[in-house]
Amino acid sequence: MQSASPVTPAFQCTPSELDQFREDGFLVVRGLASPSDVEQMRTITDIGLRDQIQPVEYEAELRYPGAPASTESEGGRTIRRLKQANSRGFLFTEWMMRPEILNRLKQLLGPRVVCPLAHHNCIMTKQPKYSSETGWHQDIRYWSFQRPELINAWIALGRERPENGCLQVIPGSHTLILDRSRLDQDLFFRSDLPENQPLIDSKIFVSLDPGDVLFFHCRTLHAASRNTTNETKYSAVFTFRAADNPPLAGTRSAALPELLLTPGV
Ligand SMILES: O=C(O)CCC(=O)C(=O)O
Repeated sequence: MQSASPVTPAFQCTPSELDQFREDGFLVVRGLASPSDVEQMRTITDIGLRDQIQPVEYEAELRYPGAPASTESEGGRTIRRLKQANSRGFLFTEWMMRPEILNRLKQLLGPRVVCPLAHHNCIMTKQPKYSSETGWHQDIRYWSFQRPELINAWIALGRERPENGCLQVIPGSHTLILDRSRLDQDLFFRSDLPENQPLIDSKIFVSLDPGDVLFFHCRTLHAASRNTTNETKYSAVFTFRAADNPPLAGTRSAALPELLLTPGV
């Protein structure tokens, strides 16, 4: 008996997917990384974790709820993310240049697409022990671009469910102007504020299977809990911008080179 071949993803978003992204600030496209892509990305990840290839970020550095108190305490060397994913294997660049990815990015951002390497550009490694809770936030909070209009692609390298800390998003939050008083000192959207509760209650858990991709706007409020399962959750994450939306000179966003995905356009 012939085995079912994987479904080839369409080469672009449908009009209704584009409407959905504009309205909700996020969109899930299933199977945008093939099983072979996922396997290779996971191999790159395994090697990075096994050999502790720098640069990495430890859970203890951020001190989010659940994280070890310091890198010297028990679990202190738990890696939260392998940074600079793009330098860890050519596959990531190759993947984002594929028509099914680049066409979608062009539809969402315009004809000239750039991948800044200063933000995301990482593999999240949410480990069963010592993983932390990430509070509600917009990624743009510490980024500096001419316009707050970047788009992230979150590639699931395994199953992502509420119990292993899948992302939660608030539909439509990318269009909100949030008063500063609704955020804490680190610019997290305060979950202790009654005024913020209705919005938080409208959250959606984004369940993903390996190869699924979540596109989300850099202003979409999102959060994630700890991983309460026995298996590490791996996700590769990149951000993209339109060529006419450069980083502001002298900021952290301008500190690293970028990939021009549509040279000559
Ligand atoms: O997986 C998580 O804990 C959330 C990660 C996240 O939201 C981020 O890095 O911006």
